[in-house]
Amino acid sequence: MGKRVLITGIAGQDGGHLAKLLHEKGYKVYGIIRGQMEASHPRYQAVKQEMPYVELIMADLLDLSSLVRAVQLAQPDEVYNLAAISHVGYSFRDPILTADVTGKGVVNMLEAIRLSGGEKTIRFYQASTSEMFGGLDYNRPDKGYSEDANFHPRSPYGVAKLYGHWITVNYRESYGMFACNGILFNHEGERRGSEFVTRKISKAVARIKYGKQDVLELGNLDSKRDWGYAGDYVEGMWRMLQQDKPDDYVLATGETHTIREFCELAFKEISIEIKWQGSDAEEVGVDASTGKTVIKINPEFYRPAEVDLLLGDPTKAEKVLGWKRKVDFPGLVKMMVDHDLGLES
Ligand code: NAP
Ligand code: F7E
Repeated sequence: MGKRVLITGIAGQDGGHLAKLLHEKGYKVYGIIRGQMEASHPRYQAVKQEMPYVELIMADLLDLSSLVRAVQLAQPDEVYNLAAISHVGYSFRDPILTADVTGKGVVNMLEAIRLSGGEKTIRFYQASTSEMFGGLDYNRPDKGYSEDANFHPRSPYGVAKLYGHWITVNYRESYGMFACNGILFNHEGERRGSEFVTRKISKAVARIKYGKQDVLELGNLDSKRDWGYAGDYVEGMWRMLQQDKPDDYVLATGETHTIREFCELAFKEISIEIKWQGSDAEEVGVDASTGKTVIKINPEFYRPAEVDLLLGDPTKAEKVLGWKRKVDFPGLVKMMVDHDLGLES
């Protein structure tokens, strides 16, 4: 008999990659999706169409009873808790809902496992994040953030994730649960939501190429991120749950790049060289050959507190899990732009 898995956040970026990976490994895949009345639910239909092998269960991280039902129905060997309010900018606008879903939702899922009698048999993965480190100068190890670096979250999202992280450690220590935190740095790709900066850029580049959009509006161009490919990262999640002992791991590339660099590479894919002019909110990116402005700043996209620099140190995951990212930064940018050129053409 193959293993059974329950994935929360199945309709999100990572949910899709992980479901495919585990299906290919022979798992029976159950996925949690929000809403009611399956037949008329557009997201339900979209997931069903793309991944007909996934058994979808309607449940909500805010509703413990629905999670208990989901665990009882799926009878999983492994649970991956990927569901969250995951947009950092949005979390400033709705901090209480973010605390409830992204923070308290984790303990709901852990309790659902315990109440279903699965605390000794079900392996649990929590989607922790590099946003917990915060990127401030005083707390920036030279080689990048590793598992034992200090936390200093800079957003309601980061604070909520810190609760999720520690409650996962606490259930491991209190009840002997096989519970792991994957502290993942940014990972992107063709499934990324268009509210995140990489996909916003790749989509805009494709739309500009085909004359559907004139200008791309962005916020802070100077923050730096350690960007990898989501398809590589779900392999690392799975490896964490296949070890003899539960533990926490950083997944990252060990490289960091600015939003500015992402823009330059993305526009290069459509043969536009970006020249930057002006400064701060007046800065623009112009097409070097035509002088036309293709990028401008909209302060609406600035955040009340920013994480200026994220760089991860994946040494532990590389040594213990034998995990390593495959797609590099130029490869990621090209993959995303090519995908959106295909969609917009
Ligand atoms: P995502 O695309 O935003 O997906 C999150 C999913 O959570 C969505 O499908 C959403 O459902 C679901 N969800 C939200 N509220 C829910 C609720 N109350 N009950 C049930 N489901 C709910 O995120 P992702 O990029 O795949 O990331 C997966 C996880 O890893 C998230 O927890 C994220 O915070 C974390 N993480 C991501 C990154 C990254 O770079 N991608 C890095 C570190 C950690 P709807 O579709 O209905 O909205
Ligand atoms: O922002 C800057 C923005 O929203 C990246 C989530 O998956 O990764 C993600 O969080 C940077 C920030 O991702 C725009 O200010 C500039 O500095 O793509 P993002 P994020 O905040 O790093 C972490 C690891 C997670 O855990 C999260 O769930 O880009 N930026 N201009 C912009 N960002 C957005 N979204 N939109 C802009 O127009």
